[in-house]
Amino acid sequence: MTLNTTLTLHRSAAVTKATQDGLPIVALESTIITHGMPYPQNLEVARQVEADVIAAGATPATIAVIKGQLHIGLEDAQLADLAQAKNVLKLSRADMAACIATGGTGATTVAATMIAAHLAGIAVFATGGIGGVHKGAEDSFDISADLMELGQTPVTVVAAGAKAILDVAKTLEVLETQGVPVIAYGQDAFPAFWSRGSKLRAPLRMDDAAQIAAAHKMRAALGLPGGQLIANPIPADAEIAAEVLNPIIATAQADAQRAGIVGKAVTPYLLQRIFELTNGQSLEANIALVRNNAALAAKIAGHLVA
Ligand code: PSU
Ligand code: MN
Repeated sequence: MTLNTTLTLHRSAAVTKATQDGLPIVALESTIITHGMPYPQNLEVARQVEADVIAAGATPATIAVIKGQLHIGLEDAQLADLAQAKNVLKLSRADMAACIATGGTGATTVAATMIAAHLAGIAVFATGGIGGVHKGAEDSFDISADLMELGQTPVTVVAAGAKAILDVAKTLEVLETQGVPVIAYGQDAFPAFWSRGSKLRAPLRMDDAAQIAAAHKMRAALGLPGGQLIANPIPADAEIAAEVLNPIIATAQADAQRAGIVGKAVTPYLLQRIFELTNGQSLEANIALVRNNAALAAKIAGHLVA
């Protein structure tokens, strides 16, 4: 078995060109492809989101580890392979080095994508929802490494808030403790992933991508290590009412408990169960919000290089 002890960043042709020319780049995660959505929709969405980034004026860099190589931007054949691959690891901060060193294949979560993006000089990243504090975390201690990553790696992450599979109030508390600016885009409320509004107010609000880019630069000027979380509400025509989803989420959670699901398997299990219980409807909303986040991230990236 070959072991990797040096790190090489493998940039796609498009990312190499954009990097050389100083053009805006948006990082995209791969766990949403391998563990967040079923095939073949996952591949369609991955391609669509890349096209959305391009349409909004930036170059997409989907990040993944393939056979021990850290890829910053995937060629289409690599994307297609990853979307259908079985037994792909789910990589967070804790697992990434071991996977690369031993020649494994893994998809990057928000935390791992932030680490890779920062290594590659990419400051903006678009996804669907971040990991957070799980309901019942006072017993399980299940708090996503995404939150601590936002506290230490200087990447601006655009998401549609946090899913109601999480304890959203506790998630906001941990982000505050970690010193992460949580900025709602264009509204006061912290968006609730499938719905635009929620009872929780976001700590900060900005109405313009240029403000978000300026705040990102000011954090660097202040010597602050972490990133920013931009909470971008789902488009109005795609939202699903919380009343519709809450009982489904409760069922998914009860099923997870009964099945004894723990650790990193929890989030993928809940996402898959909610997909089944809504007959795929949750996926339509998920697709709309990821595309919306990709477009906003591209605008922010444009202001960052300007
Ligand atoms: N939340 C979603 N969709 C996702 C994820 C979270 O709504 O696809 C994925 C992301 O990759 C995120 C990861 O970084 O799950 C969090 O996993 P955990 O809760 O195990 O940290
Ligand atoms: Mn967890």
